[in-house]
Amino acid sequence: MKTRKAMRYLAAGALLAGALQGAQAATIDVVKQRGVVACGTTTGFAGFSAPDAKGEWRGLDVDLCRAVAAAVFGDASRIKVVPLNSQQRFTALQSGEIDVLTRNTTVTQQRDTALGIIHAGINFYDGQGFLVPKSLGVTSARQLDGASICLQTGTSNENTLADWARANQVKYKPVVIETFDAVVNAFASGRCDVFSTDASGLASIRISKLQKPDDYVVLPEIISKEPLGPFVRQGDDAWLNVVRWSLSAMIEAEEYGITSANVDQQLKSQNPNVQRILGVTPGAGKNMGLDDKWAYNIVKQVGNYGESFERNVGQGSPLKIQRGLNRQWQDGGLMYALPIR
Ligand SMILES: N[C@@H](CCC(=O)N[C@@H](CS)C(=O)NCC(=O)O)C(=O)O
Repeated sequence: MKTRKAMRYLAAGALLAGALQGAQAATIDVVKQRGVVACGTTTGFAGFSAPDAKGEWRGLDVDLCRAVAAAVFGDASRIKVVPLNSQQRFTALQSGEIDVLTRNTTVTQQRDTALGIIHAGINFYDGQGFLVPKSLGVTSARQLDGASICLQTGTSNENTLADWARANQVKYKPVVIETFDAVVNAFASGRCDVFSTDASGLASIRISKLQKPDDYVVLPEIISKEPLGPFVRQGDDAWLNVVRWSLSAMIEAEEYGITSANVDQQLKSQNPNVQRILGVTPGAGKNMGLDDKWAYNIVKQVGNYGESFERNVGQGSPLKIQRGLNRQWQDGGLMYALPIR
């Protein structure tokens, strides 16, 4: 009798788990019904996610959010930006406040396994570095012994710095502050000697937040791997696919020379890969519950990965970050799109 009761509980538990998983897996349906994709971004980090003079959110990460909207709705403008500081971002994803975290977030084993979330690709290969005022007279990170170092709460940068300092026998005083503006102000006003975060972040802070960028220098040492990418909730495979393949479509479009300017001509391309990407040969979109023009819409409205990179963080932007590791694989970089076929 007892066994039967236990079996019934087990079966009910399994059903509930299935139902919960079903509910989670339906983000694509929730998004379609709501009519906008809710993306978690920074509170304003130029080049990656920040409002422009007109209040429009721009950046490499915002473009990824817009790409997902273009794939789902055929309209890149159907996004809702939810600004989050480093500490708030994972809770916002776990709770369902956002559908996807598109916010300079480093993929680590711990984040991918212990938080109920999972990454959906890499849109920027980065590494942690140091920004110092030239007046500090330091040319290498090894000279930072005794320095006070500003960091933002809830970043991977805190632990990475601690590991590096231990390994290199550098003693430092961490100055850890919760909001971005407050930590930047602390650095600008000399409350700490050094700012440490992803090199892209340092480039952004130097150009967009400091009054005299030329008074500061980024030290040559890069002390970690910081692969940045979008995250979704675990157990939400259909949605994971939409985000992962939207990013991949941007990268693969660049590989095949498909740009926002030539995408309409490319519809006539005889290359079977181009035909599949652009939905001339149908199937790829339908398999994801999307229109077969999903990738066409991404490239037409947002551009390919290279266009987005140059416009937001590269040569067409004040940041002027080199492509470096973020070049295409044929050019010696790490950007290697999974094939759309
Ligand atoms: N990639 C690192 C750091 C990401 C991060 O949150 N960086 C800070 C400092 S540049 C930031 O973007 N702050 C912007 C904000 O909180 O609005 C991580 O994933 O932990």
